[in-house]
Amino acid sequence: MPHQQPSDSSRTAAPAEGGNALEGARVCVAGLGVSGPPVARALLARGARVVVVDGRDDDTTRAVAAPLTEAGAEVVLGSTPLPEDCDLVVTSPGWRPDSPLLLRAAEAGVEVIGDVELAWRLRPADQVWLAITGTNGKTTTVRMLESILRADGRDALAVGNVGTPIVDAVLPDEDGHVHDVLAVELSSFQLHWSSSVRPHAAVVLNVAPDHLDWHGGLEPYARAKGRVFARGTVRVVNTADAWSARLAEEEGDPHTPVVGLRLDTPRAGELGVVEDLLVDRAFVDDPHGSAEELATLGDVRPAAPHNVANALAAAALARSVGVAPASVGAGLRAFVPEPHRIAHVASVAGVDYVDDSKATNPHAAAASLNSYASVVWIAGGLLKGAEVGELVAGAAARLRGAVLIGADRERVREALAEHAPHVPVVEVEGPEPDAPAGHTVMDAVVARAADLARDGDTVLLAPAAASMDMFTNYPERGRLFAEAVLRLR
Ligand code: UMA
Repeated sequence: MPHQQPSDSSRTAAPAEGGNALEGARVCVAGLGVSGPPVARALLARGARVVVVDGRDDDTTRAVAAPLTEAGAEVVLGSTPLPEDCDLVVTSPGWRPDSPLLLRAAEAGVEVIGDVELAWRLRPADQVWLAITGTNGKTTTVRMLESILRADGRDALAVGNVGTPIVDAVLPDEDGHVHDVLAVELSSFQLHWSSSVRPHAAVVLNVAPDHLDWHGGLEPYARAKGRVFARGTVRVVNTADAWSARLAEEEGDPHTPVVGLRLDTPRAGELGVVEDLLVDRAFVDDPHGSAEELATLGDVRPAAPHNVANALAAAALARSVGVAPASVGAGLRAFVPEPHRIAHVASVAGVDYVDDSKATNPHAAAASLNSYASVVWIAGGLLKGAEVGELVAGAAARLRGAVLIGADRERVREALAEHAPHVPVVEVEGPEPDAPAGHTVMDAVVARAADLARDGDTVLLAPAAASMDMFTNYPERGRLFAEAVLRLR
């Protein structure tokens, strides 16, 4: 397969379709978290009449709303009615489709889109989007891709669910500059609210149960992810993941190439691994007769199997826009892994302590547990409707013990009793009653884990669950764990 480049004939400085229709339109912006304010600003700049609504009415939300009011937006805090006479709703990703405002919009026939769809309509027509979705590995892959593109001298930025609102990346900054290429992380929520987004190339890394309560089941969750394979989008698939290949086949454009990723020798049309090399047999002139070396396994940190798959995905997307083979290795070497992803915190008394607080669902926790031979597992929190039986059964032989926390810990305890009855289990509800000042619940958790661990074991925080029942977010959960480990030391 030859390089898949965006055609030069599409390069133009004009904005893409849809931007002009906003002039004078009355648009409701649902949510004033991370994505709402840039959406409101962009709409105001296009001459829309903007109403922002948020169910919260606290100091933080009022502070976020104040400059928008000054810029001409109407602001409704503390309740979320559908404003009268709306032409369009732009919702923040976390709003469930069955939230009253969105249900009312649907009843009234008002179009609902997300921030990503709005960004697509406002982008410069020659801006290239490379999109990444999947249950796990999205943020790492999008950051790897950004690093590879930059190593190749491209003007690239990682945006979307990774935390940088995408609307900000499609409009000119203060100096009138807009990035040429976006490495876009898309959540299932964002894809659910996108209807016309068409990335140049896209990958579904994997699909496993997560956010089932939001989507109402695995099938609609997976199908939302499949929307990333739009008309004209080069389809990059993880051959080890059944959903990835299926979505490319069933949701994608049959006229675009499918590029497979595998952890062993690639076939023609695929990227894969040969001995210690990452190899491309897709974006080369003669996929049947030749291959390009892209990087070594040593360039991928950590070189755990799931992370090599992430690196191959980033490489495929970069190669789809003609990035040079050597830039892949250079970009991976320059990439700095994010915190709280299988991060080694310390070794104490012959035991390794590892923070994978980012493992917020069973699939991510399984990848983590598979990386260690003998584990004291710290698990629990909000399971978001996911089952843990399969995870526990798969890990049973590696478990030295388990320390359970959080709202849904009973479900983890039941799974352990059924599938790993030999494993000692301790539950921690809160900090020790006589804990010294500054100690948190994680000091109690780490102390119990240390009691269970033996020389050579790994104490692994990979909760398989979201954190918000006990912590502000997963970074805080990981930070408190690391602090407790360092106090133990
Ligand atoms: N709100 C209401 N009513 C509702 C729901 C929310 O009023 O029914 C208000 C909240 O009070 C809050 C705002 O809406 O002020 C929050 O909106 P939001 O939850 O959609 O989140 P944002 O702050 O806009 O952040 C979103 C993504 N969050 C979610 O999808 C839940 C961020 O992903 C993303 O980085 C950001 O947009 C920029 O694109 C975070 C995330 O957890 C990291 N993503 C999930 C994941 O990765 O698993 C999908």
